[in-house]
Amino acid sequence: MCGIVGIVGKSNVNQALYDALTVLQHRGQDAAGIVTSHDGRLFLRKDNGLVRDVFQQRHMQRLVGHMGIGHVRYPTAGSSTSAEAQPFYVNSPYGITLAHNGNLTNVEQLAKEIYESDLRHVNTNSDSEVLLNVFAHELAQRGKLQPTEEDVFAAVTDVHNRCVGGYAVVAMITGYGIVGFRDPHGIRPIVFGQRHTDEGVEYMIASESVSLDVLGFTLIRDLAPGEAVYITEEGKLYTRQCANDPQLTPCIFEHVYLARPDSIIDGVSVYKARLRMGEKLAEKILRERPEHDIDVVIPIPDTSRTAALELANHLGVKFREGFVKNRYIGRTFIMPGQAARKKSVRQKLNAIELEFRGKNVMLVDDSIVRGTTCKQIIQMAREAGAKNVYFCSAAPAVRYPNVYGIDMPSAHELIAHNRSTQDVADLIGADWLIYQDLPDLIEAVGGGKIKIEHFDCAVFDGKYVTGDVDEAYLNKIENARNDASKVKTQAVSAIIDLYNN
Ligand code: PIN
Repeated sequence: MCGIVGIVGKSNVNQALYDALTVLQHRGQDAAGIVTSHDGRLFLRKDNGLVRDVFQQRHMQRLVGHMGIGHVRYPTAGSSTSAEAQPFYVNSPYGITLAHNGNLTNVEQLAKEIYESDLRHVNTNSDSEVLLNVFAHELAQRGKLQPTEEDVFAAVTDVHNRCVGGYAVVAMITGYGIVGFRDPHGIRPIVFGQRHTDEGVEYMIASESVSLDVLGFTLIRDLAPGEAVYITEEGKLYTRQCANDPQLTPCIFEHVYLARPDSIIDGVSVYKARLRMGEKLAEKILRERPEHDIDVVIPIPDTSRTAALELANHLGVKFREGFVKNRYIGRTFIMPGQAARKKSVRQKLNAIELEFRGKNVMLVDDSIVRGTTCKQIIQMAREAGAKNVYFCSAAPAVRYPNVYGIDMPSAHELIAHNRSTQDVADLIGADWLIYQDLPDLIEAVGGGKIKIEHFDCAVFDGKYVTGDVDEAYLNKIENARNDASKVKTQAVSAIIDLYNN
C-alpha cells in the first residue's frame, strides 16, 4: 500500500505536496518522494524514511514549480532500497515521472515485453517502474512532438490493455501536465478535487480525500475504474473512460484498516463503514450468545476504535480505553521481520489495569493477520487481571494473500489460513473469538447510502477479481514474499533470466 498525490497549481506546489504526503503517511512509512516541474526541468527528492525526515529545508527550496507529484511507499513487490523510492523517471518521451499505488500481477510478462519488444531498460525490482515504462512506451507510440489529451488518454487505454492488477497512478509529463488513472476494477482508491485561489483554480489528485480536505481542496469525485483525468500545466482538466469493460470492485480492506476514517472512498465514508462493522458484530454476538457475559468492550488502538464504539453501543455494554498506545512507535504492520514484530507490542501498548481486573473483556481489533500481535495483547489482558478474554475481529478471517498492493504476508504466515475459528482462538489464547461474516462486512461498506455490490475481498475468500491469479501465481509469490527475501520479485527474476539467456 502506498499514497500518491499530484498537484497542478498556480504557484509553487512543493509545500502543498509535502503537506499532502504527511496526511497520506499512514499509507506508507518506508520511503517518500516529490518531483516538481518548472520551465521544462524536473526537480526530484526521494529517499527512505518518513516524509518529515526525507525533506529538509534545502530539499524543499530546490523543489520549484507549479506542478508536481509525490509518493509515500509501503514496500510491496519491490525491495526496500532508496533506489526504489518513487516517483520514478524516464527520459523519453518528454520526461515522464510516475507514482503508483498497487501491484501488477502480470509484471513478469510485462518486464519481458519491455526488454524484448519495447527495447526499454528497467533498473529496479519495482513493478511501478515497469508500469511507467509501459505508459511511456505507449505515449511515445503516438509519435507527437507535443502530446495532446487525446494522446495521453490513448496511452492510458493501452496501459489498461497491457497491465493487469491493482493500480492507482499519478504521472507527470514534463512541461505538459499531470495524468491520474485507476485500474479497470478500481481496486485502489484515487480521487481528485480543486481549490480556488486569486490566481485561478488549482487541482489535486490523491489516494484519499482526506488530503484534499486538509489542504482546502474540494473533492470533485473519485476516478471511476478505468478512468483517467488529465490536467494540463495551464490548468485545463479533461477526464475520459479509458477501459473497455470497467467494473467497480474496490479493495474492501481499505475500509477495514488501510484508509483513514475521515476519508470518503467511492462515495462511502470509511468512518461510517467502520461504525456499521461494529453494529454487524454486535448483531452476530447477540445471535451467537444472547446471554453473553461481556462486562466491557475495549478497542485495540487505533483503527478498531470506531467499530468497537458502535459494538459497545449496540450491546449496551461499557466502552472503555484499556490500552494506551505509544504514539511515537510506528505501526506494527509495516515493521520488517518477524522477530522485531514480536518484540514491539509491549513497547507500543500498555494496559490500564483497572479496566481489566476481574472482568470479562471483549477486545476488538480491525483484523487478525498473523495473529502474533493479538496473541500478546490477549496475554497482556490476562496479566492485567481479566477474568475472561474474548476477542472480536471487525473483518472476517484473513486466509489468503493480497496481490493488489497490500503487503499482506504469504498464506502460510496467515494464522487463519486453513484453520477454523476455534483453531485460531486456541492459538491466540482467546476464550471466545468472533470474526465478522463476509456478507456483513460487504453490507457494512457497500450497504450505506452509496451502494457498492462487489468488492475485492480476496484476502477473505480467495477470489481474485482480475481473474489471472491461480495456484501457480500464489505459489510463486509465496516463495518470493517471505520475510527473509522480500527483494526477489517476479520482475527481477524475469529480467535476470533474460540477461542469462
Ligand atoms: C493497527 C491496525 N491493525 C491491528 C493492523 C495484528 C493485525 N493487525 C492489523 C491488527 S493500527 S495480528 O490501529 O493502525 O495501529 O493479526 O498480526 O496479530
